[in-house]
Amino acid sequence: MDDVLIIGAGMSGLYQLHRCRRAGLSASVVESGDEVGGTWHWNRYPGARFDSESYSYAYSFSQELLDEWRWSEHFAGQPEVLRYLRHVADRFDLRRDITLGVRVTSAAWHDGERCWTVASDDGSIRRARYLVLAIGALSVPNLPSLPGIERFGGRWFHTAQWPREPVPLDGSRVAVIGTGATGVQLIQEAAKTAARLTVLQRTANWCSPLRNSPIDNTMHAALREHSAEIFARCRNTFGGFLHDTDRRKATVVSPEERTAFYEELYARPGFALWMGNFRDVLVDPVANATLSTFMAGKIRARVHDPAVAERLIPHNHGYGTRRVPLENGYYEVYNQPNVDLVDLRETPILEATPTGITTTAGHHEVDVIAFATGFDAVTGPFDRIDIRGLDGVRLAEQWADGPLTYLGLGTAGFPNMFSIVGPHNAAAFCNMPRCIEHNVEWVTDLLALGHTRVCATAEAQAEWTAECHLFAARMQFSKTDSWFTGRNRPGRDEQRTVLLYAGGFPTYQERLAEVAASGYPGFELS
Ligand code: NA7
Repeated sequence: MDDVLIIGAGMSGLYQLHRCRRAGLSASVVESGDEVGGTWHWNRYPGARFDSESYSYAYSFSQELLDEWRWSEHFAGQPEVLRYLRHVADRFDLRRDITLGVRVTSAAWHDGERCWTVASDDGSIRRARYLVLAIGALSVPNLPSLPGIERFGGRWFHTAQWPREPVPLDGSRVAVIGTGATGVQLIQEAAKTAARLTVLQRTANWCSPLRNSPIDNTMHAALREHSAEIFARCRNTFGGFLHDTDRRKATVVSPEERTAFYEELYARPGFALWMGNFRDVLVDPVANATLSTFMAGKIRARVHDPAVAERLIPHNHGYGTRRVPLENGYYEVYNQPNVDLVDLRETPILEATPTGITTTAGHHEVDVIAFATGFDAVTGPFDRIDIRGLDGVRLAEQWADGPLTYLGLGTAGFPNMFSIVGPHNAAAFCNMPRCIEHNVEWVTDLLALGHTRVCATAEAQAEWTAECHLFAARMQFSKTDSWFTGRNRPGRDEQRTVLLYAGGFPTYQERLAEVAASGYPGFELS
């Protein structure tokens, strides 16, 4: 029996395995994909790329890895990211403890023996003292039911299940359903060569310019030299990104100063406008409205047809209150003669036909349908495994009214089980690898103490969950429907849920450091 069984061989699982080995714990990984890489293995759709600066997203734990890897662009594309993660798996000899192509279906805790039994879809049973869920936050695709799809004669895919062999889009008639971060990336790419691109938009999103560029030799040398500073900066920013909140308030500075700052941020790459803005724009609706008005002006200036521009301007939420897609010429796509924008709120989809998609306004002939329709986010990956804790209680039942966690890492009634990217921990709202490294290290330090049973108390869980609700209530995103609040798919639309820890990465690190330094209060250790 291994000390630790890790589910998932993405960014979290790979590092968790490495860290366990370094701590002297025996560990193995079970991964459903036929390759390591998690998110970057599955999301192969054209245009998939980083929204974080490549050098802020990379692992920071190994100087040798930092020294030998070279990113080609400030925001690397999916093939390069996947190459990187494969390289990590090889470089640290991780593959010998990873089983690929096997999906875990259930996990049950045995209190007498103090171990987990984990069953998989190949019939295998594994046992381990500790269970680490490295299953990601965005790993269960949300595929809406589209009547008639079985009769559709073309090809159709969810973006997170895009085939390995390239799907030729050039000269094809392509429909993209969904305009989140994924849809925006795909639409830009498809528009380049598709004979006709039909974008089916239900909700417009506020998009910021990505401003990607290649990394030349001089830049590469500078980035290498400053890598420690880059990671130190990320540890000290709200979202673990390079971009830090400005101390000023949008509602206090003069309108001229405000607009000048918005222009400055708009000209910067990445999440500058979202994560580096005035400190009140994501919490105060009045401040937020100034930014939304600024961004609406940018959209109107870039889209030639005023009616199309109005459809692309979000009217039901403010800038940054949902995940901001990053774009590179996205709005100009709608000036192209081969691109149509269909507003599904005006003209909903009725059905798929053998040759395309019918909306209430008419029929669109298409060869390929791409569902960029997002994920059953954050709790979906937990729900799809039948996880049973003390007395056979199911995790899905315990979380039926929203997740309950302690520190976003443990759950009362589920001893020796930890999640790396789960509800109520900073990682789901973070430059993922920064929070992942932190969480993996924290969890491994706890496991390495050698306790046979580690379980969050119900009291500590109630307090932490309440704190997460308080943090979320301060943020405008909690008043908006999106995957941040679990309101992005049918069946979850009865109420908004607090899925994210919104206290910021620095506060999260402080809290966890305090807990570790004081002997892990809130956990029963034996
Ligand atoms: P998102 O951000 O959840 O976006 C999904 C999009 O799909 C969004 O525009 C949805 O519209 C749309 N959608 C979902 N279901 C439907 C149906 N039934 N009909 C029409 N349109 C639909 O997922 P992404 O993959 O883009 O991004 C997820 C994360 O991946 C992103 O935040 C990054 O962290 C990387 P809606 O807004 O719900 O009206």
